[in-house]
Amino acid sequence: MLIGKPSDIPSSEITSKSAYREFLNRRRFLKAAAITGASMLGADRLAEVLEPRTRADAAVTKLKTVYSPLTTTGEQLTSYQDITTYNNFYEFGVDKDQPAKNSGALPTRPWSVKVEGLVAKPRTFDIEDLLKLRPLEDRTYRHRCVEAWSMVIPWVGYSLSEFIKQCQPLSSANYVQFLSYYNHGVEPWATRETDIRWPYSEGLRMDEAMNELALLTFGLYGETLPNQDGAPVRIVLPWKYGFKSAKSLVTIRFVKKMPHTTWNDESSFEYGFYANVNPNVPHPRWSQEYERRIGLPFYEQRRKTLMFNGYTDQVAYLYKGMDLRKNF
Ligand SMILES: Nc1nc2c(c(=O)[nH]1)N[C@H]1C(S)=C(S)[C@@H](COP(=O)(O)O)O[C@H]1N2
Ligand SMILES: [Mo]
Repeated sequence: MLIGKPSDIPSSEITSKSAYREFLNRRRFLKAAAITGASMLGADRLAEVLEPRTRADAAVTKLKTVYSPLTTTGEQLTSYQDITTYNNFYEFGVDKDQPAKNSGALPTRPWSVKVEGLVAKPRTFDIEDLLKLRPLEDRTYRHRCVEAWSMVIPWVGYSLSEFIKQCQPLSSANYVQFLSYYNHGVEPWATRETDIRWPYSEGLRMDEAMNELALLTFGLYGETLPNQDGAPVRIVLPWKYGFKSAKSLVTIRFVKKMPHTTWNDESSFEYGFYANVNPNVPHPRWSQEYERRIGLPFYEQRRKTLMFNGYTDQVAYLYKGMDLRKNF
């Protein structure tokens, strides 16, 4: 059986944030495949078996980096192998191993990031210029997915605030929106396996975006990002659930009102705009009290999830006076 089906999802672990939707989508796909016959049945997956694809991370190159004092210390780094083969990147498929297999055609050069909306002067940054804007820092952060798994990842980048200063946002800009690359030709899985409204959209309140932890990210383990991790540039927000950290950015838009965000659009009672890591607010379908650290021996994986993913000292001021249970 080449096509995954809902029963492939082990009930013992949560590996999908919208298992029900996946179920519906896959059933719809299976029906369509049955109607048109076996020749259509998972043609891309068949090709995958017959001819090995280009490794999606084949194009990575070394980056010149400096140490960052904002590095989280004392925890074992997740292996490069796990960070680059256990991914969420729904444009390239909903299963964890699909982004590594399917993202080889993401055209990461040439690449530019468009800055628009409420700024002194809209402009476009070439990726080569973005890479040179500030010294690239090695910054290791914990990464906590809303699906209750976690990693420790040595990212490479500089504070998003440094970039935002260059953009000269107007005082009327209350929020910043991040849009990911989307091209049906390159990412047919996006519409085949989900009913998400593409492109992937995320956002932050301006003061959150200016927090020093928010990282404009170009690499990991001292090298450029492999495609499956959001090449050539993404954001990383370690105090928030992973879905806030949009990958492969093409547009950064300064806006007055709270922008729409992909997972909030999909299921607003499960995924909020703020999405701060909070062990006290359960997801409607599972607890957020514990997480599973990927790559550790089975009996050492389970650990308590920390408020703001352990970054309370740096970010708690942003949410003073807010009801953290309501503003999930
Ligand atoms: N464009 C885009 N960005 C995305 C996603 C996605 O599906 N598409 N998934 C998010 C989720 S749910 C997580 S947990 C992280 C995963 O990042 P990683 O695969 O590099 O660990 O990316 C986030 N950014
Ligand atoms: Mo996630």
